[in-house]
Amino acid sequence: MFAREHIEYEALDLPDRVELSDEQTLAQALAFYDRMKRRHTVRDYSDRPVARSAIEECIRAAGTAPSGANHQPWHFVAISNPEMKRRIREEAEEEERKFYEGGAGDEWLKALEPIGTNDQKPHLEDAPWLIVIFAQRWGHFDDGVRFKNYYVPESTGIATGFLLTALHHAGLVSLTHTPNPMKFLNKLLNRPDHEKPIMIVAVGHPRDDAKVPKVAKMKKPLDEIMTVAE
Ligand code: IYR
Repeated sequence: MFAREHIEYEALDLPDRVELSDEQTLAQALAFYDRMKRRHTVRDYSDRPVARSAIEECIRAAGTAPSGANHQPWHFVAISNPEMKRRIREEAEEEERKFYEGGAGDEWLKALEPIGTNDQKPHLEDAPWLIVIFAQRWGHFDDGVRFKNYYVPESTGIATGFLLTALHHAGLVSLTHTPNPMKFLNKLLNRPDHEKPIMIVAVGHPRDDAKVPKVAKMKKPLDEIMTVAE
């Protein structure tokens, strides 16, 4: 997409301008908060499938995220293939075993107690889709010459946030999973070495008996997360 001779500044009139009254703005902000507070990280997936087209549109939405120099330093691999999901689960559980057997350290394991996680990751097979997000340390011009990407963790973090929001908006549930190290994903998914896997997102519909940890509902109040300089 990036041709080397084509990178110069050109201004466009702001497209898609939104004109809301102050009351409408507040109402929209409230409505969005009301929607977002109903997003839950879910580990228990039903066998109800999710159409590939829905996953594609959510990833397309993630791809609209802002990024350093608009380089869009991300790649999403969407996996529904049962054998591939099985292999990812197998390798992730191997890393997690080491983590939960002490690799994490006592303080980290204590912090995870209320979340109720362990080294068993059945959701990596039960969820109809896994989306693996890769961060690209550099990109390539159309002629193959490579260029450096900037603010890669920030950019991919924002895009992942967009993805989680898009999935929720589409009525799907998700789970962010970060086995450590994750380099095995490059090999399994055939991604180049300069790409760093940053997260596996399991996606699907919740099982009838799906549970969430009670502590996950405890969100810090606004006065704790916000300071105003007015
Ligand atoms: N990756 C491990 C451990 C884990 C770490 C954090 I921080 C969490 O919020 C949840 C889990 C796992 O997925 O079990």
